[in-house]
Amino acid sequence: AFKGSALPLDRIYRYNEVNAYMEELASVYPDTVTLVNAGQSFEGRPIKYLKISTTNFQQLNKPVVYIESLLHAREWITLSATLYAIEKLVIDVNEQDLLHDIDWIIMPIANPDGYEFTHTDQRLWRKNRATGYMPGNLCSGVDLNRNFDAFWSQASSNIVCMDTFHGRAPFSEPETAIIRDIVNAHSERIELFLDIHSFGSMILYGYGTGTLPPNGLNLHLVGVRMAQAIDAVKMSWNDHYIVGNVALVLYQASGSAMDFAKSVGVPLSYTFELPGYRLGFGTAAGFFVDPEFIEQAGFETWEGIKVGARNAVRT
Ligand code: ING
Ligand code: ZN
Repeated sequence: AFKGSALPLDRIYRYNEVNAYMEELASVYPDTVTLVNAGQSFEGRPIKYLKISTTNFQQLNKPVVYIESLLHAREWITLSATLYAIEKLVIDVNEQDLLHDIDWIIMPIANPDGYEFTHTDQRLWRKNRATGYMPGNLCSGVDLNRNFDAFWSQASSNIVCMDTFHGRAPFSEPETAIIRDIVNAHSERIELFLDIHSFGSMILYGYGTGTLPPNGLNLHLVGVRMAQAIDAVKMSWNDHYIVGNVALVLYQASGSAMDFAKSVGVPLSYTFELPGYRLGFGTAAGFFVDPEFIEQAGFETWEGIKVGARNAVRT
């Protein structure tokens, strides 16, 4: 079991293992780490997140950085990046400034039902596991990153069988409603919102419609700084990070967590697309994790997160 020393990042941990790890972290570091049960997924799994703070979230002028991963079930490498960040913050004495100056909310598994399904049934499942959308449940699951109340349904699918199905209404899914409630509860203080996905080596900002937010120039500037920090330590053969508006560099997409956070006033809201750690694009290969690069993914993404956090001061 975890005993206050590093969690080995040599494999991908399951939902129960991540919960046990977070529980142990909270008990070993009770002064800085609080484990919160935010509610239940569609299938009834508790969705948990860590509050990491040296002042118990009581110092109201401290910025909050929010990080989540595995909103999409198959994007396994994103979990490693988040667990690495948690370890660095809580355990590494070299990151004390970030621990003391900022309060952190970190949700490693935003879509636990889908995530477990990728381990037990279908490795490339993306959505949650909501049923009741079709007679006989011929198709099921909502794309949680199309289900938020931000341009909802404008650029997403109305068809249950599609991977980008947006659900019956904004926040129809318990998983997105949970994230909404956390963000709303801290919207005045969240300066940086990071939704970690894979793959493609990109740092994306809104809006998913292609319109730029009023602080678009600053979003781009901080995005480039984060990308440069990651590129400085990336695997030499990997692509460098592309930074830009999601609709311009990738595709139009409505109802994302990133756009929702932006719409409630978070100044810096990004989606990271971690690399596939494979040569070549365009296939599902990038979702399959080579254990050799798990630690590297954590290490290099943390360089970007640090730069983002240090730039997270509301102006
Ligand atoms: N990519 C994101 C997706 O949800 C994205 C891209 C980011 C869309 C931000 C909308 C907003 O499709 C992956 N890999 O999931
Ligand atoms: Zn994704």
